[in-house]
Amino acid sequence: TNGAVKDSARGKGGVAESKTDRTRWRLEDERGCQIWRYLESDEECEKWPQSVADKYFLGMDTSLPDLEPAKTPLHAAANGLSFFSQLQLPPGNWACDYGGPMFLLPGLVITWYVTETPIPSYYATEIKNYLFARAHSEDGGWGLHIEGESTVFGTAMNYTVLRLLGVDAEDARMRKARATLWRLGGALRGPHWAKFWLSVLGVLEWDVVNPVPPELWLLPEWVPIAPWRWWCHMRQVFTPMSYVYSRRWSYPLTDLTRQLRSELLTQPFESITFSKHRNDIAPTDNYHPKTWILRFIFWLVVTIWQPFLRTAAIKKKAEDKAWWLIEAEDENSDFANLGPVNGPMNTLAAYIRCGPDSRPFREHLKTLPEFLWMNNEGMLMNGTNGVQCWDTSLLIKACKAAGFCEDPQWTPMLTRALEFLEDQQIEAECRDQHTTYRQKRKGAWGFSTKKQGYAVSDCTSEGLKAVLTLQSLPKTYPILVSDARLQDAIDVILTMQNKSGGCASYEPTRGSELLEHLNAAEVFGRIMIEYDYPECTTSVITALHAFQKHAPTYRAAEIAAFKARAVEYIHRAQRPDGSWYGSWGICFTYAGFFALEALACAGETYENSESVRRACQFFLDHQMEDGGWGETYRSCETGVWCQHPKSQVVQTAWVVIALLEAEFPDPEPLKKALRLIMRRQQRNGEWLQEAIEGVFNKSCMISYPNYKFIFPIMALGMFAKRFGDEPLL
Ligand code: LAN
Repeated sequence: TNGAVKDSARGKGGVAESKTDRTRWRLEDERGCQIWRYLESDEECEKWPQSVADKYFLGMDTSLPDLEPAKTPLHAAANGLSFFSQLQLPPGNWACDYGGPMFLLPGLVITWYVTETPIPSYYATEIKNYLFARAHSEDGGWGLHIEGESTVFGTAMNYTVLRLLGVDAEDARMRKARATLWRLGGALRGPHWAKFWLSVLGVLEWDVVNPVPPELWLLPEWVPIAPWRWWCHMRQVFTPMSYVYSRRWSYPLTDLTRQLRSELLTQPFESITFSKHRNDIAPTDNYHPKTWILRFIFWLVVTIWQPFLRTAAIKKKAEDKAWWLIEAEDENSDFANLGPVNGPMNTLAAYIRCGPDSRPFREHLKTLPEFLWMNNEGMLMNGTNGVQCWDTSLLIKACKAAGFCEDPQWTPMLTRALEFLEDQQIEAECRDQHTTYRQKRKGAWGFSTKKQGYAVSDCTSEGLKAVLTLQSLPKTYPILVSDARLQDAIDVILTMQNKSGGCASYEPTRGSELLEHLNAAEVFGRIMIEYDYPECTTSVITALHAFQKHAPTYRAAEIAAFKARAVEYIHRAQRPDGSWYGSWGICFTYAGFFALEALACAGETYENSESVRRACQFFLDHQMEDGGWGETYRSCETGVWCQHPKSQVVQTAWVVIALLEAEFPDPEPLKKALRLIMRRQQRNGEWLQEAIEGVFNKSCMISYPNYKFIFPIMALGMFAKRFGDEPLL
């Protein structure tokens, strides 16, 4: 039945290979579309040698030279950039291991399995290596993200992946993982998304899945819960999920899936009444318990709507609408799709709807590998198809702060970065923009690539600022992005403000916060709608500010009004203790460094603003003995500062930047912090990976490994500009 998978996942003798040859991996980057290639012939390897970046990502020796040890902050920043510049990819962007979430690979591997897609053995081998490397040593399980404690979601799903890739159930590591899964109650106690994927696989029955009715797409637009109002990630996951759910499509039982039934469940499959377990969930997985109202709606849908009221005609109409939206999403992103959850789901929907030889399904298969990443441990799935525009823009920002844009040493690197951003600005609106409920995007930058094609408020803002920074030095950099295109970016940004004055991520908020009562995913918080974010709002404020200087007359009144209201929002979002809660980085150190930049932009500093003083005090109160700052990801989950036992280079840099933006008068705490950053720098200029940096939806962490370069460079550079480049060590 699944011979293709099994055979290709195993080595020649039928024994699972333990490792691929690290020297054969290459990261291909074509205009930002990144795919890890495994070169099987020696000739190919000779023709396409491994780059320093390849080696670094793979955890191999880069042989980069030791640099002259830095005594001053600027020298340390330059050493850092000297290392980081080696990681720039040919089109001009930076990339990284954008892992962290542990629930992404299962969607992909299950999709491959049920569509009988051959999995190249080098993928299979390295996915297994990664998952085993990431299993918790104490209990053998996996959590929602790499730092999180074992959950049913993480353990049941990653266990399943390993089995699908050919690992034996009696492997000692599998037995250990299974024991943990059983202790947590088995797959029946998994969250909604686990039950969905396991039903697709044919291991559970569809009755165990809380309803995902595509009929919601037939609701009139004025209805307060209509899906077009949801956060784009939720509606783009909901759409293919509802399509597959409505079709109740399952892979026919195989020997392997029959075995999985007994491995993942704590009681005999035949004895289970699946409909009784729809709301079963282990406490470890229940970050956001379902509300009684949601459970009541589910009950209505299952006991009244589906059996008695939902006619075949309604079902068909709803499925057609969902499919139409899936097709539009595919075309608008050239099959890249919004993210790593809807990517595999749209693939599966295309397979079900159009068949294995159809163009949509084939195109998906070609694009999915853009989500995969190789690191020293093996192969993982990134949170997006990359960090291209975002990290590249931020690096330019760091160079500006350190005064490196004028330094001829860095102009070739920065010119290529500018060329990349020019190439990646989104050129055209979506097909059926309004009927597919898409935000205006012409002129925007996304987080990853133009192909993915989703405008993000802060990515557009950072992209715009980065371009303005370099193009304002016309003797040094070419003018690649015309004024008309800069104005397009502003036109997008000006659509992003909420009534509150704040900005959200991809779109202004379209629905009420009450919609969170319908959050069915259990494992995440704040997913249903867009919210105001101090981080995004700050990027927008500073971009508008920079643009005002560049073109004082374009939409001047609107820009001024927008900015003023956005700054008011930043004030309102500050907590009494002086902090801001961060939604995309961990946590108070992240949001605080943004917010103080926004206030600085509005002319508010330590000297003239009570709010800035309060923020500075908050940071000073949390400075550690060694001069650094450190908070754990629990800050994001709980909403209160959770002290990390070890100070973190990235968070320390964020606070230094924050205090410098605030024009905090006393250099002493900053010097102490910078000494720590400098002492942690390696002889070749690099900084080593510490704790995870990013977060989404309050509960899931995500890695931003380039932050350990970008933000120390920015902090060191800003300090030197303000207080002079005196030796600190
Ligand atoms: C991202 C990554 C970047 C991030 C910033 C630009 C940093 C932020 O300021 C705005 C929001 C944004 C674009 C963002 C949104 C949510 C993403 C796409 C992610 C955190 C990366 C992965 C995550 C996505 C939702 C993961 C899939 C999980 C689901 C629950 C669908």
